[in-house]
Amino acid sequence: MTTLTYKQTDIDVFMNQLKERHPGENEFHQAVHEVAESVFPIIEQNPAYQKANIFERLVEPDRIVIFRVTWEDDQGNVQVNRGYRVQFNNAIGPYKGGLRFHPSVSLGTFKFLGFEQIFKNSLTTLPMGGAKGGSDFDPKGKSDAEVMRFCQSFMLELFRHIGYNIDIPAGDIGVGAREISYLFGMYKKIQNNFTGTITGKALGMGGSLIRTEATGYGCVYFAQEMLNHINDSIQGKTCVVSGSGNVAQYTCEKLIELGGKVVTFSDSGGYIYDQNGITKEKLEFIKDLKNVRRGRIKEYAEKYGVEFFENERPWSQACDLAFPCATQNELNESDAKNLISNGCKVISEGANMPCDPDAIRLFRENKVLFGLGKAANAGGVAVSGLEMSQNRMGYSWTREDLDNRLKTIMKDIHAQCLEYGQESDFVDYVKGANIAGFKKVADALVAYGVH
Ligand code: NDP
Ligand code: 2IT
Repeated sequence: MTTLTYKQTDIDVFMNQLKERHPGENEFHQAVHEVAESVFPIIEQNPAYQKANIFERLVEPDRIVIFRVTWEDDQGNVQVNRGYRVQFNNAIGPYKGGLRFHPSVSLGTFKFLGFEQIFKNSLTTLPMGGAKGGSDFDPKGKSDAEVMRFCQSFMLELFRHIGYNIDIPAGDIGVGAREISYLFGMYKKIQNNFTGTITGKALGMGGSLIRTEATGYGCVYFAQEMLNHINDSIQGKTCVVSGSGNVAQYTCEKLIELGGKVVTFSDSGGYIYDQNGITKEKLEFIKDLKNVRRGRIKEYAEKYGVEFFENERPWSQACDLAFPCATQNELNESDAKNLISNGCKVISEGANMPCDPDAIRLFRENKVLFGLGKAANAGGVAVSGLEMSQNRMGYSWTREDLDNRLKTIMKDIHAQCLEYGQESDFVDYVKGANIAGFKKVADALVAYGVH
């Protein structure tokens, strides 16, 4: 690779090289570009980082495992899917990150998610490296027995690559309590050893209180921190939420508790708009609809007589605060324009990279407080880290204790963003989070020497 001087202008040279080495992986390019823009000026000032070729090393995963997953469907047909685990970087702790089961995924998806996870995990203040994995398996429309057979087959290969102090997977899109139980059950059986090698486990099998709620609650705690910093609060604010899975549900739950009014929920079929606000009772209906009956959000509109916008996203609705909690690149430049012109003041990303680069540029130009995913949604993996600690101790903390620890971690992440992102009249959370997350990992890599 060409030796860089780490001037801002070198980002284009660097990105061209990256695109040649990782062709077609647009989401990965997007994630790297955002971090590069934040950290190149830091590297430019730090000869030790330059000598160690830190950024070139960071964008190359430590290890990638790709494997076949064969399973039998309910009709007796043999099905083949592909499994992935990208072990990106373990400079500051064992590899840690979720598993995603969704038909749209490719290696580039897991490289983007694994790369983001390095900096997110670093921000949590806990010792965890970055990884991500999953499969193009689609749990939608499958029976429990099919999901079980798939998960067992997936683990029959993945088990050789993970471990208590090596790599600790968890959930993500399409991987919730049901899938984690099947995966952990098979891992435990193969190893004949009850260790906390997966997090997000059910309480009765070594799981942690607050883990289910942690990503959504944390995302709201982060928004609360951003608002506190400008002497404002969530009370009375109208909130637009996308998604209707784990993160969206607990984002909504915490918003209601703190006096916010949530008016939208969505899934891949469209969104519902409830101008009276989603109440606790209505949220219970959504939890049952999505987690137990595995239905579509459209049913909410039918049940409560509100409008359903087919194949649309909720960003044209007026709000004070927006919480994208579905998937990557679900909010683009024109959505950002709508949000800004309707008076939206704060974005807190529950999902990973939901806002595209043009949307982020507009938010920053217009001084909208923009809490990027690696800071705002770090509460989930943070409580996974606390689950690992409890498993190691063989002891469980109380709900109140864990919720307080989560709040403290989100406050700490916010403080790190301020340390590196405070401008004269504005906090640049993108810059702050990327630099803070990067420095800890880069310093460890420099100290290890070259290998
Ligand atoms: P779930 O599987 O529980 O829910 C996903 C939600 O997003 C569903 O409503 C789903 O709709 C929607 N969705 C998924 N893919 C698409 C798509 N391509 N287009 C439109 N809608 C889509 O996942 P989570 O709630 O766990 O994850 C949501 C986001 O949060 C992801 O970006 C994930 O990486 C991130 N995240 C999750 C954490 C966790 O602890 N679970 C931690 C940190 C981040 P449908 O049912 O129609 O597919
Ligand atoms: O994106 C994420 O941070 C997660 N899906 C959670 C990962 C974890 O290990 O809990």
